[in-house]
Amino acid sequence: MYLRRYISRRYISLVQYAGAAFFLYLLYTVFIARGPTSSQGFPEPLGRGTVALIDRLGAMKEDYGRGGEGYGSLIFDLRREGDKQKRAQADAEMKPAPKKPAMPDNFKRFVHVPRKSWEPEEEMKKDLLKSGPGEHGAPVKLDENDKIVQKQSLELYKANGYNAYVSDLISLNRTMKDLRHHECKTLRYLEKLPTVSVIFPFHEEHNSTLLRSAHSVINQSPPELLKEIILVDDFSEKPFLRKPLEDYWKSVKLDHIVKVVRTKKREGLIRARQLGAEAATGEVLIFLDAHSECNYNWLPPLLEPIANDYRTVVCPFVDVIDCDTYELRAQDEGARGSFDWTFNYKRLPLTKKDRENPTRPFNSPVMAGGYFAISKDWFWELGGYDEGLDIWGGEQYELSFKVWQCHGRMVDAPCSRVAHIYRCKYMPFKNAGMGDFVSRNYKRVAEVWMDEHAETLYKKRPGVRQADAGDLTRMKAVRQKLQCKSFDWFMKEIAFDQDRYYPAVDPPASASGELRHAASNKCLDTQFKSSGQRFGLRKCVSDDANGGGEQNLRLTRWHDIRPKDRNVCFDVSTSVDKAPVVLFDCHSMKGNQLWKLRDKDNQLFHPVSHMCLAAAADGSGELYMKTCDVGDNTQQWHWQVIDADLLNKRQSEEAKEGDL
Ligand SMILES: [Mn+2]
Repeated sequence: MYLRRYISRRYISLVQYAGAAFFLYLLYTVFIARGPTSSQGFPEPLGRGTVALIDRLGAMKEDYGRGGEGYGSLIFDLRREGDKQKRAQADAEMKPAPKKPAMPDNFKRFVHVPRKSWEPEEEMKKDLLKSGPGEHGAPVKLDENDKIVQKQSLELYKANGYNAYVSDLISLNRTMKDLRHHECKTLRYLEKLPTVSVIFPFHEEHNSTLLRSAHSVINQSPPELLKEIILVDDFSEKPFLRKPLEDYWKSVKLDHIVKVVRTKKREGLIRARQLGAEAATGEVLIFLDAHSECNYNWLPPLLEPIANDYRTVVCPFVDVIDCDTYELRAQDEGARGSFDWTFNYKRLPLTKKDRENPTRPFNSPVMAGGYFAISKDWFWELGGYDEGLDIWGGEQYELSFKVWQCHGRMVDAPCSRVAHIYRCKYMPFKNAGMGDFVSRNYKRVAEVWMDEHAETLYKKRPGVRQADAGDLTRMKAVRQKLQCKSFDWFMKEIAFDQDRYYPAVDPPASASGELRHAASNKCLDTQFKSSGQRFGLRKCVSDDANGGGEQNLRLTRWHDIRPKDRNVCFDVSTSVDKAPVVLFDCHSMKGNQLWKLRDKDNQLFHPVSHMCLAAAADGSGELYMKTCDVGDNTQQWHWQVIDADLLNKRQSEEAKEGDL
């Protein structure tokens, strides 16, 4: 009985499937097969042409009304199926790419174009006159004594990971604080630039924050460059994000610019972006998070390097919108992106040349994540994202490696600035119960792009070696077709200094083992604490074999101090007396984490604060900083092991380091 029912239902859906497939075929012949030929003499980008298909299917679904959720998911699967077929066809036709592929026809119009200033001077003048909460990027502070406000804001905080209550108080068109280097304003860019589709994937985003993200793009972009904004809803349930979202854009008469695309099940960030890319019609795709605000004149510096070479990927500088107050502030002066061998995203210092040209785009080995511009042609030549990547994790490596290895380039553009809310305090979204998808993603990236270097990653992250990567045929074919370079080339030419900061094999320590406090005869113990926490002293493990703790420390090649096998470093961020010492993620770039062992005086000197490491005479409490005094035994320390030659060599070379 059950079996028969099952079969008959399956049979019905097969009939539906066949009917829909035939209909799709008709659509294909009418809308795509004789569609515009955009890139003559150029291999047809993978997966393109599905755009019209989605539009038609979307319209079709609307015709069927709201009742057909099941039907909707069938349609969605078919779209994927069509995608796959198209890809299989493209893969079969793969021929080796020419060594230097021709420029796409639409990019030829940017050759020998004169330059002009794109500064929006009038708008900036008008903006100066505006006032209100959060205007000009000012912080909004809530009344701490108002219990009702505090309660409501806490609820919204927990639901979003940022203070959405504050977001609701700020204008959707708020003015920005210009955070650019002052010379950016004097720069001139090509007077013709490619058109843009801005893609915002989102899942349960807070409404005013989402709307402000899109409004800021509209406000800060020259209308002739902005083709559209695509909001990709990754299966949100908040009521506002359903039909009211589309109604809103109609009501403000911006629905010709802002489009909403929806997934039929939770797809995760990566496939949501891909879906947005498939729907895009602009010449350049720009991906942003849906909690962003663009700053003045952000587009020309982002687009010009692409107009000059369509295989260049450009990342804006990402500033910070405070998660508490929505204050706008700069993150830093820029750095190159990279990774360590457990695949944490890391940063490398700018080269000397980059520092001398603070407005000029500079090469970056790895993008930070969700913020970049790429020509649509190049994105699809690269096969888009690897769709085998689940939810999030590894996609920034995948795209970065293949851009570089397949003869492209990636730069950060200091004059293009977009601010981002880093979620804090509360992490609202749980993992989707998909097991260790991050390891699977990493393995896919490693197997396709990293050659023998994959082994280094597997050694440091055994879980990745054990993961089942699945079918890699499509991405391997892309690498083959574009005749991409080796990962070894990438490491030597692009991430050339990575090994110095994040080496595959840790270099020996200058000093190691227990660090004994002279005054109390106790040992420094980091007690497996995490980033941001303070720590103190305990009885030395070597004096009490039964005692526990984390007392095996290392003074490393980067002149920082970390517990053995962990990447948290002693960090001091103020120079007041009794300044706290905390553990903080190691950055290997000195600054707050630079220590000098004055081995004659047994002091640990911190050059940035110009103070010495100390603890209470009886060893109680937490570590702190103190004005250096060679006679004071509360700031004297004895390492269990010191490699004196190595220490002296490194400390005498220290000043010269970092000047690449
Ligand atoms: Mn984000």
